[in-house]
Amino acid sequence: MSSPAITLTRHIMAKKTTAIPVADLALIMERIELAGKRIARELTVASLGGELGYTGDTNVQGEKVKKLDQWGNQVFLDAFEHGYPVCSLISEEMEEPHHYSSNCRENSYCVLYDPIDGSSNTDVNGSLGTIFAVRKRAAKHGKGIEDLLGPGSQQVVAGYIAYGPSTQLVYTAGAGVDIFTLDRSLGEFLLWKENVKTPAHGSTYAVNQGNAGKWHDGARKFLAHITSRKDKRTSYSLRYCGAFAADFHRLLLEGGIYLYPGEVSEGGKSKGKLRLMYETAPLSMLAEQAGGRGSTGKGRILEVVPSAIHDRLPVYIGSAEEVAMAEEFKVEG
Ligand code: AHM
Ligand code: MG
Repeated sequence: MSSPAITLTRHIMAKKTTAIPVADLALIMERIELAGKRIARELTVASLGGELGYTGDTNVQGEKVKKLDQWGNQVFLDAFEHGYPVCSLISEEMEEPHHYSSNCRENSYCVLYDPIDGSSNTDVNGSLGTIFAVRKRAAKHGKGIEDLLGPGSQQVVAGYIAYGPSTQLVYTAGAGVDIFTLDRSLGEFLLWKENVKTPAHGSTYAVNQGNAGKWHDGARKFLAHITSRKDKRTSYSLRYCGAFAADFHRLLLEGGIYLYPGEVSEGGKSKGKLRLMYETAPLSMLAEQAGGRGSTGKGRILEVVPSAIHDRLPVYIGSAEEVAMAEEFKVEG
């Protein structure tokens, strides 16, 4: 088996049109890469080290915290302690942003992340992920984070690491989507595919269909349509593993749609589960860079302005044709 052995850093340094200077990009990605390698290594033996199960705490989202969630968050905190030019971190596992004032300069950045995406899979050796995004801080930012509460179109980097039979790092810095596979014997992420494009349509959908009773009518009709089996375009197969990054990975490569519709409450208002700033906005940037789309069901996710760092919203993401079809069904009313 041969490999061209292009490392992530070497590939970054050869890039010409990135959203931030390549030197900054290389420094930030080197830290994310390190965090990913530590998490990948830990996941392979977590069951033997007593690292599965719950801590007994509940996080800011009201969800029970898994030991690996907490540990994964600490891995990022450690990685960026010496992580100039990153001066702030926003995490699914932290109620408030974390600041490293010694890293604050004229040009500094915030990394937003979900350290262990798909936490319900940790104890069953299922697929897991790490999702991340990078936003540039305003030149004269203070302790507040108002400058970070802009739409996802302000992200300068977005990506995820998928921990499956192999560990793959997928990212974009506004110049296409590239995929790297971790060669464990070398300890390096090596280039697998560059400038990946999502097919305009696919043949699979990913959703927790058990929630259908709580959705808007339009979402149920959309699902009934794509599984009505009248022809090829209405004969989709279900593929759902319960980890957003892992489900998205299939769509990125093969096309199709992932949806997590909002739950309609009594007043008719629909509430999503997935978080905007470190789950749906990063994957929407990747989807768009690959020619696909990320939508709330009513419009482009990258245009949604968060009101707070842990905001949640409905998501429809993947191939451009399926996402457009979902919108036509008025999936969110
Ligand atoms: P998590 O970050 O706490 O793991 O929650 C997000 C996850 C996504 O990865 C996944 O797509 C979804 O929640 C699964 O939800 P459900 O268990 O309702 O299907
Ligand atoms: Mg999580």
